[in-house]
Amino acid sequence: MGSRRRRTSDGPGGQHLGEMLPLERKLELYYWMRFTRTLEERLVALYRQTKVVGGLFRSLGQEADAVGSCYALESRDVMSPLIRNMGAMLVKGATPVEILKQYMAKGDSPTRGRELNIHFGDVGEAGKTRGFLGQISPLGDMVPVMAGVTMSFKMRREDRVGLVYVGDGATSTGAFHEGINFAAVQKLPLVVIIENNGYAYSTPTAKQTAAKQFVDKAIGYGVYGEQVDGNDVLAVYDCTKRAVDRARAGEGVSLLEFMTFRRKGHAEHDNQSYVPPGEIELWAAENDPIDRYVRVLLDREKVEQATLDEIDARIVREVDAATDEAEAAPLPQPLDALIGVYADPPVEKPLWYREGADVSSLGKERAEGWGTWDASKGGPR
Ligand SMILES: Cc1ncc(C[n+]2csc(CCOP(=O)(O)OP(=O)(O)O)c2C)c(N)n1
Ligand SMILES: [Mg+2]
Repeated sequence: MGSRRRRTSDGPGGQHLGEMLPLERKLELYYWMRFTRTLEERLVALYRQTKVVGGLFRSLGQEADAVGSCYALESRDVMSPLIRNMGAMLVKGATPVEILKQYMAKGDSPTRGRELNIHFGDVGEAGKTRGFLGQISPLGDMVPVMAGVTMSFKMRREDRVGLVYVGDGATSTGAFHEGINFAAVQKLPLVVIIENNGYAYSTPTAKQTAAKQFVDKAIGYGVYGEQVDGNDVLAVYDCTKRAVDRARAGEGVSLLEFMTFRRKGHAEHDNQSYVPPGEIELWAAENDPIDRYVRVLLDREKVEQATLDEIDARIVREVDAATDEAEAAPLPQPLDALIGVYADPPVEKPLWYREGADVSSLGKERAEGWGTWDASKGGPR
């Protein structure tokens, strides 16, 4: 039977796993949130200089969600991000150079300019890969994919956990339902995070579901559920770590709802005219996850302001260096688009109905000197 809790200040047994982190790790959480924001601000500058190809998606005001939750994973675990989870990818080992090159569609970016923004991954054997999936755009589809990934962990008896992020909008898809239901029935080691940021494009949450809150869906799926203040990074870590530990202990799926707010439009082009006046400003003034965490570090943890200033300066240096490297990188060669698409040399003869078209088009598709098959000679391979 599924259960659901609203987060209180303490976890079960009175231990708040976030507050129990040593100071060094608490500062690391600050580093990753600030890094996310600084790198995104750099991307905005590059976007306005027309150096970014395609859209730019911000996670302004949601940095605690991505960072605090991914920080609860081990390196061998696998995470499936969405466009607003750049912070989670950084925590999992994605580098700022990779991200900048990817956004600028550079020839030596992870997808060699064939995909944009943070649509790239590094997944495979534990210890040899960083463990984040290359995301795809269809909403909710990564839930069944991660059900499959975590099923493979279970069948191979690997001590690995999966974590998948979806937005409030993605919960309305069939894929979300099928994926989480299957994972629940199979008791897979999967954590499903719903980032409730109030909107899906211009659709407010009230038009997305008739349920009072998304975490209520945990009961229907028979899984553990928790709702948490998504702008409190220590609470996010606490709640996710508990779900990750449950998954690792064989207790199955958890559904977590992070309460937050999308302070930018769907992407940079969106002016958010559909948001009631004053709402964005209120969240910025009173509920910014980084400002809130700075107060915790200074007031409760007695961190010196100079320590935070040093971290901020280090981040700027790192983002500057990454920007220089990414800007200097070349754009892809047009024919690079074919690399990894066709076997080279072709392993099979073309299908009989493709043969004529195939041979005549090869000269155009493959430039002289590209690949090992000489199109100019033609004939059977
Ligand atoms: C199945 C599907 N329907 C529609 C879209 C177009 N689309 C892309 S992002 C988006 C809104 C996503 O909202 P949400 O899931 O709340 O995530 P958020 O952007 O708020 O992080 C939509 C409708 C899509 N990618 N896939
Ligand atoms: Mg949303």
